[in-house]
Amino acid sequence: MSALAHLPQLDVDPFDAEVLRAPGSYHESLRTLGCAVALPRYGVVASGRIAGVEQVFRDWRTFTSARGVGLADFAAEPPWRPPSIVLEVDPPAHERTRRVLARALAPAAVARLRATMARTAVDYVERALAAGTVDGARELAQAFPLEVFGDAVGLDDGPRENLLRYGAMVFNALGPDNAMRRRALAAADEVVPWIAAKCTRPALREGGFGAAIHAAAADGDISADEAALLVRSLLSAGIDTTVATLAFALDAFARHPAQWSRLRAEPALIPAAIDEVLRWASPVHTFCRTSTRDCVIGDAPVPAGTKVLCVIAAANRDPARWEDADRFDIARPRRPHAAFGSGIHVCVGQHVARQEVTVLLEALVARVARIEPAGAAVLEPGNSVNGIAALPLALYAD
Ligand code: OVV
Repeated sequence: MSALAHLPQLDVDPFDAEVLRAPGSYHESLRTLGCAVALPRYGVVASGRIAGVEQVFRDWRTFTSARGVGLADFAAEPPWRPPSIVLEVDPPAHERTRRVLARALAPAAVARLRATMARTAVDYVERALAAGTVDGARELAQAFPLEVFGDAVGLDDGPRENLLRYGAMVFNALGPDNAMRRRALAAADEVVPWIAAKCTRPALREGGFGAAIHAAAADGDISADEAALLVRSLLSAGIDTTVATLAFALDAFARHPAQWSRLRAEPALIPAAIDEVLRWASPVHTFCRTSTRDCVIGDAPVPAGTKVLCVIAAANRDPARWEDADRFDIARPRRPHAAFGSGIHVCVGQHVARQEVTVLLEALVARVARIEPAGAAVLEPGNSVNGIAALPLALYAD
């Protein structure tokens, strides 16, 4: 008998591309069956309730990150790359590295880039308007972060598409050995050395986030190797997530024109709109922890050594916290969502991400009366992050 036989069982593959494209019934089953549900396909537990996800993220002693935050248990199989020294680690080691990133990415440091990012955003919107129709996925959601985040880190002016390929590797590696994971990792031999080269001090411009991290090494807070690995964390986590969020924001407003009119009438709603996009679309849909001891999630007993899937996308539509949770509504009461996680590992780069989305929405609000679908959006399911591969849009100025 399985160690999880006492739990409600759900026989779905949450990493199946079709389930990821249309996750509604999977998510509803998770939330309805209990705070912790066994997924017999993988011998793991999943939580799809906001209370369960928050409990797991907030209790790092019981739910470790050091055995990996994907489906693979680092205690049982070696990770595909040297583990992240900030994400895949618990206190006290986590605190030292987190502090360096938190300083480099502090709100004040991010705010200094705001004017530059905003000017770039206006350029992108003017170009899109001049063209009339755009692929919002490639020309806006991908191109804008590659430029402004790449510049913010301090990368050189060479091609940056490898950042997208690396992000796809990192996030798809968090799932099972399926087609998405294999396809993404097939690029490793080409992309990993490229990324490693960009993380070194001489490759990074003065004044960027990368240089700030290496300055912590010069001060003796961390080693030079650790600094390079923390820059790797920026390049791992900072692109695909923001790219997906921008694409989902454009898609959401294209499909909800009344919400776009509302935002234009009331631009003060932009921060709330960003949180609603994050809640409703949950670009990062699943992250894992591993139980370090026998415990309970809600009232469901979970044995030691169990992989726990925190199904953020299900939790973010939990009717226990949000009324009519499937509805995209930028003016709904603001309540905490789990799109950036919570607890000690809560997204350290979220001020950068929020600023990128803010300046692009501000530029659009200022000039674009209507955003309309100009063809079918192509969703790109992933093992941890969902994205949009193509998003044909027609933009109309006032
Ligand atoms: C996928 C991901 C998220 C957050 C941080 C990192 C990776 C990292 O490499 O540190």
